[in-house]
Amino acid sequence: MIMDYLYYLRKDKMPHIWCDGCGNGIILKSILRVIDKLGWKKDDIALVSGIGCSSRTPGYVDFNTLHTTHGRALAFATGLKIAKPNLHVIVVSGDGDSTAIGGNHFIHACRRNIDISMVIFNNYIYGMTGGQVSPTTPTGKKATTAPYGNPDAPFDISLLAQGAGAAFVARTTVQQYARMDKFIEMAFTHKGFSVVEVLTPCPTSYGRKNKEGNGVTMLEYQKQNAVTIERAAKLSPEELQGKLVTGIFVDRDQPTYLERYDNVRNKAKKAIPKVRDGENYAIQI
Ligand SMILES: Cc1ncc(C[n+]2csc(CCOP(=O)(O)OP(=O)(O)O)c2C)c(N)n1
Ligand code: SF4
Repeated sequence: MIMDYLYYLRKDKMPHIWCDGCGNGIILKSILRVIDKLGWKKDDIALVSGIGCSSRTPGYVDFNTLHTTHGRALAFATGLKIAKPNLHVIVVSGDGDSTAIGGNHFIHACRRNIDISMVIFNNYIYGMTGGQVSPTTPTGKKATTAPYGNPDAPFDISLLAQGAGAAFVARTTVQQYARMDKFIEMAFTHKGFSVVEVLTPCPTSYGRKNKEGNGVTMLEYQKQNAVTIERAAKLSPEELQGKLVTGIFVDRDQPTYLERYDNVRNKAKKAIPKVRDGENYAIQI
């Protein structure tokens, strides 16, 4: 049966703001396909974002949604998950939102292993504000704030998440949509903090500046240059230049923040001395 995307969309919020050839809509459709396949009820889902083109996503869907401040989606999402542990909390974020202003929140969410899934739309640039460098802009690429080429080395988001302790980390391109669905489904059903980094074209703010063509040309580039982790391991550093390494970087089972927090609460409850009639004198926890 063909799924009904419109069932999940807020039709009154259309038309969306995304440019022709932008990959953001491809990711949104993947998220919806996975939710549909999992059979999750709309009311059981919370989609949280910061600010950016990618962060407009929650505005378009009929779930519980939070469009928060730039870089702070994970802080809001963490509070939400603690208050409502039964919600499926999903964060969507741009590379700037998640690794520049929100970089600290990102590292610590990985470290805490809170049970939230995050989909990072990595277009290597600040799309919404017109193309400033982001922490993932490759060295030498042009941006409005680097007209002669970016001098910085980029973050590798997936390796950063892996090193910081996330339970599940995978990377794909929008061009590999079946893999994208698979990784997003694995992330959404994984216990703990899960991250899917999706490489996505921004023809307007990145492609134009770097003469990479329109959305179709940028997708073609992804098709030609995506390599799996396994294949990448056999390539020399020279052969890896410009390649987009995709695959599952981490898939591990480890205690989540809420599990560890419950342990501490139980210990604290036992440790508090009892006063009159078995009542705790301390504040209820
Ligand atoms: C505190 C704060 N600083 C800066 C901004 C301006 N701002 C809005 S979106 C954005 C960057 C968006 O880039 P990214 O997160 O990569 O998302 P994209 O638009 O590329 O999807 C910035 C700097 C803001 N809204 N709030
Ligand atoms: S500026 Fe880039 S990221 Fe933003 S909607 Fe346009 S193509 Fe997409």
